[in-house]
Amino acid sequence: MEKQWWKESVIYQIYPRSFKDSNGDGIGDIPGIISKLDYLKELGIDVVWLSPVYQSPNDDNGYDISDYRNIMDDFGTMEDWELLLKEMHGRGLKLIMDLVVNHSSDEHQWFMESKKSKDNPYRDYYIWRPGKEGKEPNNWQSTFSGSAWQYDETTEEYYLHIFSKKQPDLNWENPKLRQEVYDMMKFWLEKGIDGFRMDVINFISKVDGLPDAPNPDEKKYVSGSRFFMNGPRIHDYLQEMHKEALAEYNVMTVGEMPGVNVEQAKLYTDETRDEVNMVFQFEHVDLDSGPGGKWDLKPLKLTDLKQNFTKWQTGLQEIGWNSLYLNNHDQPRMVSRFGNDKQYRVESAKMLATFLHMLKGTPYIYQGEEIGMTNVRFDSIEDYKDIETLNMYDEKVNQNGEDPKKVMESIYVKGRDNARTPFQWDDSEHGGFTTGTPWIQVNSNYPEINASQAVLDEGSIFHYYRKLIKLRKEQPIIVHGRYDILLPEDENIYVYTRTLDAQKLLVILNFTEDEQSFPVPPDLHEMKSKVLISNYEPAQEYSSTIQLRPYEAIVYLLD
Ligand code: TEU
Ligand code: CA
Repeated sequence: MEKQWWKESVIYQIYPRSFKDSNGDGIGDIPGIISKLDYLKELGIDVVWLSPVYQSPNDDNGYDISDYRNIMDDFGTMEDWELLLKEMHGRGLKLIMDLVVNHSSDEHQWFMESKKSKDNPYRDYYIWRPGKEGKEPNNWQSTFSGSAWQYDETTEEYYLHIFSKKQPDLNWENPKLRQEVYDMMKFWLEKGIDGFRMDVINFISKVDGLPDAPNPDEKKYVSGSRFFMNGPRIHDYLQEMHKEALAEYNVMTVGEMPGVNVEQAKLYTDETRDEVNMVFQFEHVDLDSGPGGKWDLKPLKLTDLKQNFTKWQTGLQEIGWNSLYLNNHDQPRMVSRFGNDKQYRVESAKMLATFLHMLKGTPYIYQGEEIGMTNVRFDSIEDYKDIETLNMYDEKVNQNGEDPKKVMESIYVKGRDNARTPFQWDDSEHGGFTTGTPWIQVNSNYPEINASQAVLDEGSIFHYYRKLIKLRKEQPIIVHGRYDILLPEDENIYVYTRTLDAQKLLVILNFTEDEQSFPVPPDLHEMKSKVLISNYEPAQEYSSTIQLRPYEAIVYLLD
């Protein structure tokens, strides 16, 4: 079989708006990214996933695309983008682009035509329905609050938008629309890109008739997700997309799929089915969500996390492949969420990195993770920019009269802007991100937490990531070894092995700020051992009982 480079790779996600500003307008841009490629090369990653850089009115920071074949003015020009690709390939880095085709912007040419009249040739590029008894066609709620339907006066019908009203859903039932998407994909593939990350791609097939969702509590709007997540024709569409657009190219694909379970993921990533190479699943980032609606909080139990990862690791052991992530541009910062961003920031960030990079699958690093960037607490809702955060605040506080303090608390823990504050390059004003005024404030901890400090400090999180990434290149067991969990019931430590032929990796992780101990099973203790990596120096000797310091992580290679 052809070598699957995406299994051996480490992928780095860039959120361009917040990465590096080159011209002082306060917005990160493509020349800014080019100026930091040597930094990425030093880190050692193989692939960059670039969040959307296409023309967009930025209702949802580029996830609302008005022209799929041009670059957003804020970010630069097509020439800048071509240079980015060339500079990346010149350094041996691959580039995967975001593909956002569940919806477009309402300012896309297709939508402008579509809304003109019921018989416009573009009408069926989107999902239009007449109202029902003077109300919306069904009771579905938008992910970003309110109804998922918007009334349009010109033709007196509603269009569907699962996200904001400036993100109308594309109608995948229409073969002409599908062909347009495949042509657009080939436009980028012909330029030489190395793959796509596909935004909410398991939402594209909706159940016929778009029925009302069950609504026992008689709420105004409820989630309609059961009628569009992993919908009836999703596998047909993905297979068709592969055949029509992807098959000729040596590229990788990762489908972002909220609500996907292991059995479905197996179908999506089974190599013989030609759909996608891996999916982003959401189960492990829902374990700390309470029952009370958006960003309701619940403490995370380590046993839940272990059980969940073990289910995915074993579920996709033989068929399919896992993506591995703990944060991205929609999720809080990993060290604030799963670690301890105060007293043990460095130790816990390294521990979590060890955890993820030693699992089976392709690891994703979100910009700033490699220097241990943390969540942010802005005093006022006015300082927040994310549409999901702002709409949620408006709905809960202004419409439902909830306590603003409580809502702010949930934003501090779960809000998407935690991940979107500018990258902290150095300790100069605005963290060296811009010479102007940043579009969103920089986290005030930039004097201590920044890349130039991290690069100089051999003991930094940054250098620990370099080592983890390098190990992946040296040890096939990290890519291919079988996963097995030890001590599944333990609430404090996470221990697992990876096995390839006669070799084993023993990964021991203390998820607490207390000391813990791990009694090594006799059959493992008998084996010859070598420390591969550890976040404390000097590393623990291999012994029959291993004493673990706060957030200690240690990986032994046994044979
Ligand atoms: O995210 C899809 C998604 O599921 C999000 O709604 C996410 O779960 C939520 O925001 C968490 O609070 C993708 C993109 O990654 C996101 O940035 C976009 O806003 C969204 O699709 C619409 O394109
Ligand atoms: Ca700029």
